[in-house]
Amino acid sequence: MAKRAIITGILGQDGPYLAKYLLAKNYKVYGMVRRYSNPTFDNLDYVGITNKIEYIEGDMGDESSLMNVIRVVRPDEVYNLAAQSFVGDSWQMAKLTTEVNAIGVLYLLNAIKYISPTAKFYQASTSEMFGLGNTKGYQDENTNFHPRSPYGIAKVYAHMMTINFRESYGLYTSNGILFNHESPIRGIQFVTRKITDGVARIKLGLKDKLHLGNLDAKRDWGFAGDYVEAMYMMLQQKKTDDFVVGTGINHSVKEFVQLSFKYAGIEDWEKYIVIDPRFKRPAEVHELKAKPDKAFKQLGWKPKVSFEELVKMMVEADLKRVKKLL
Ligand code: NAP
Ligand code: G4F
Repeated sequence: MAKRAIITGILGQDGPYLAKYLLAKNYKVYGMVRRYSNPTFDNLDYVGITNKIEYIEGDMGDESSLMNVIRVVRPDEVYNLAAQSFVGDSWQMAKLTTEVNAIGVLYLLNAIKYISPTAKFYQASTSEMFGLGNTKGYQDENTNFHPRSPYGIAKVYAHMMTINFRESYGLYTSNGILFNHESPIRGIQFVTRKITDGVARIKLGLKDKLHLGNLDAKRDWGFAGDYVEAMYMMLQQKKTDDFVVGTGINHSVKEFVQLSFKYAGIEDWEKYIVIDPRFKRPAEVHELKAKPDKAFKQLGWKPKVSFEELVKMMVEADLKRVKKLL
């Protein structure tokens, strides 16, 4: 019989890539969606699997809806990708971010414990939990957490609760501590998509300036399509564990900007950039760089798409998308 997987956050960036990967492995994939007045399935359309998913309603803020999802699906694997995932908004929406990203995970773990205790659970942990914990110039599974945002703090709670359900109740739970990963279906607020969409609009004459915040911040950027493979691999291990997933190489926001303009064929990039304090954060995470040796060795995972290939892929996709608006 086909294995049954639930993906929360199916309509976001990672959900569609993971669902496509699991469908190719003959899983029956259930996508949890929250109530919408006007739902959009654009990201699933982009990867071409909108009609292959069984949708079920649930909200991370509502415990009984999560109980119902687990009761109806009786999953073999649960991938918890749902979150208020934009760090920049988490100061303004600290309570909501905590309810969805922290308490929602507790609700989901309880639902699994009481209804489907043999289900394996993947939690979308994040390099944002490290924050200032960067004493060696990189972060691995042993690096201390020093989160700098309400988002990061809520994710630390969920991370530790995921470990606690493993240690207290023997559930199969795994945290993937993923560094930034991007794609042509990345949310438009995140800096990479904001840049590639902005560059495409400048190139095609729909915009003349791109407003950004801190250009010196450094991130370890990879391709989302590669990273979902690591999520799956984590749940296939004999012994449940937590893994850092990244490329091991970082770049500044400025480098991302320069390369994007270059791939769009624009040389004098500086004249289009406005440094805008609205996009600076009350407390910044200056530099993230993974040391993903454990994932490379134990999971046999490796990223396939390079930084340059990723930027090119995103610029080309946005040029194509924006051209359709003309
Ligand atoms: P994303 O594009 O923002 O997707 C998050 C999804 O969560 C959206 O589909 C959203 O639904 C859903 N969601 C939000 N609040 C919800 C609620 N109350 N109930 C149910 N669903 C809710 O994020 P992503 O980039 O795919 O990331 C997936 C996960 O990995 C997130 O947990 C994120 O925090 C974590 N993560 C991401 C990265 C990265 O670089 N992308 C790195 C580390 C960790 P709507 O579509 O209805 O808004
Ligand atoms: O693209 P960002 O908004 O991503 P951030 O904050 O690193 O968070 C993402 O990655 C985390 C993993 O490390 C995930 F957990 C999280 O869910 C999310 O996916 O910002 C990246 C950097 C920051 O340092 C920010 O200050 O870019 C800087 N930046 C500079 N100008 C900007 C802008 N960020 C945004 N969003 N918009 C700007 O105009």
